[in-house]
Amino acid sequence: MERELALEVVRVTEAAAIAASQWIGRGLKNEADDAATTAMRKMFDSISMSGTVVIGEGELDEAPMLYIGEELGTGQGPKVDIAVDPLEGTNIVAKGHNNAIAVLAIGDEGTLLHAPDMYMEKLVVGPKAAGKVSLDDPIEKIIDIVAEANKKRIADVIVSIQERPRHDDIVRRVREKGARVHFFTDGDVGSSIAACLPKTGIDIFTGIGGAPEGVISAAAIKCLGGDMQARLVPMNPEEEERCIAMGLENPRQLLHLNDLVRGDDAIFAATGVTSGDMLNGVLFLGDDLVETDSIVMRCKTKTVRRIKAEHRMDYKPDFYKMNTIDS
Ligand code: VTB
Repeated sequence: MERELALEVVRVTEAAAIAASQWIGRGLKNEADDAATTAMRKMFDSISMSGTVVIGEGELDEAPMLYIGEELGTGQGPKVDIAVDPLEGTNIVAKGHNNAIAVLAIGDEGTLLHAPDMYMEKLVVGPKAAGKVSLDDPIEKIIDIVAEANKKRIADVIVSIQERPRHDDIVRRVREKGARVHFFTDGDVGSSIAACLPKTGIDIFTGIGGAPEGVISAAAIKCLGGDMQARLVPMNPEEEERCIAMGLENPRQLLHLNDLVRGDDAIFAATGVTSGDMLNGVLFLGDDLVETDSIVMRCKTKTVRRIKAEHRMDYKPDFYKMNTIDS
């Protein structure tokens, strides 16, 4: 994959973030998602690549744009798998909360797990604890190992968990062990990556979230030298079948980072919509000026770029702007 792609794709997440940001706090999650999806889809057209969506907005009959199997790019250039979440955290944007991002991952053809839209159990730790823990270990043991690796007292270990009743038991165990819980409401891509970034204070990410989101985060976690293990959680025979159809003999097999994103030719890009652990949100500065905060990483070289951009909205095409509500 050409390295130029890494910089090209930031335009795509920037466009999606700017489009979505105009829906922050309006209580309309579908409109926010549509705006991000349209902007992301349009920006992809200008990129020299021959991409296929492997994780997208749904199957062909469910999504008009960025559906699984859709071909993107000019058709010239590298053949790549594309995983997108134009607006990771639609509820967050509707409510004006923190942690929403526009995000994508790109890998050489055949390298990203084609995870169906179902639940996945996940464990993420940062570079110092990479290779030392397993999703099959009890959480108490994981906390001990990570505390030692990160040179922290157990009392200072922070475990990030999505606030859902399905996590009540693990939350209780983390607290009984003496460690701390950091709850987030939505958006486990950003929250899981935070466990691999210095200075977020988060040592461990765990819990059950979306499988497509898991694959997208895995690309970033790989670039950052962190570790991730996962297990699909099929809830009915139909979901079991989908796992098997995707090539997993045992739908509940333990998936390592390399099963989620094979090899090291992957790129991850995200732009903040609302502020979170990893990125600031889109800022409207007045005078038609908008600032975005993005991160882009390449697995091959482990380069992590942070890109702040100032955009003049009067120079942007219509798909960046919200036309339906009068300003
Ligand atoms: C998960 C998580 C996402 O939605 O899919 C979650 O991976 C859905 O969880 O990041 P519930 O079914 O409990 O609502 C997100 O938080 C946002 O899309």
